[in-house]
Amino acid sequence: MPSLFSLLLLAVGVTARPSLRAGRQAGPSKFVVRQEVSATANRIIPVVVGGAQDVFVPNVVTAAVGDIIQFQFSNGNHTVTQSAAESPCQPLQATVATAIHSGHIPFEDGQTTVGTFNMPVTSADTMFLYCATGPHCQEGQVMIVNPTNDQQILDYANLAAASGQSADGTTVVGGTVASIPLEVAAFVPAPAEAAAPPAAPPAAEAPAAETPVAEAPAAEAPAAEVPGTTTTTITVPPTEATPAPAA
Ligand SMILES: *[C@@H]1O[C@H](CO)[C@@H](O)[C@H](O)[C@H]1NC(C)=O
Ligand SMILES: [Cu+2]
Repeated sequence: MPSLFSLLLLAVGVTARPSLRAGRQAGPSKFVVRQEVSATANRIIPVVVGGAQDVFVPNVVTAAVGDIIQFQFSNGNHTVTQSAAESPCQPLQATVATAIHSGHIPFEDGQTTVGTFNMPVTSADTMFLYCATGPHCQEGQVMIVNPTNDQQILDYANLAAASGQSADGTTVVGGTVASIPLEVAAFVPAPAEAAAPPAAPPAAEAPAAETPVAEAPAAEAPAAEVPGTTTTTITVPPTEATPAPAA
């Protein structure tokens, strides 16, 4: 929760401070202040999808028309899919062709890029979004853009939790699928071992027996990185990992 709100505060603070200063220093500079406000209207608003937990962070976003919400897909295999307010976990695009769907965008251990879905905000209307993967929606992977009150996200999440199976979107609509370097992403990947989702591990790929994973971190001993503790202090592997023994 703190990180959610600090993200929001950061975004607000960055735009608000210049206006306040301008207002205090130059008395009759209303025009300048307004200019600054409108100049900051087109923001890129990052939202992290998945990771150590199957959630959206933040899960409430206030965006203006012209902003772009950049969904950054962390660990797992998630979607951003629009639903109607009263039908969580069901794709609105089944009845409204323009409704949002990102498709499934995975992030696996060792990736150096992050898949994104860049969604231009074209309306100030409230939007209800969920992840269509497995039970993620029922488990709380839902979010709202431009809620009309604070209760709305709670109501939506509770409806989602009580809903049946999710349905997937069918067509990528309402944004652009792209990628960014991991270095500039708004998240730090979950630690490799803890990241494995209990539900769907890609069992075929992991050559668990021969991987010399244990030695490398032990030698350098980055004391700050303790997998299994609460915070996300884990960093990316400094050099490219082992050349994947194909056995
Ligand atoms: C992600 O999920 C979709 C839908 O279930 C599936 O088709 C796709 O293969 C998955 N991708 C990965 C890398 O697991
Ligand atoms: Cu998900």
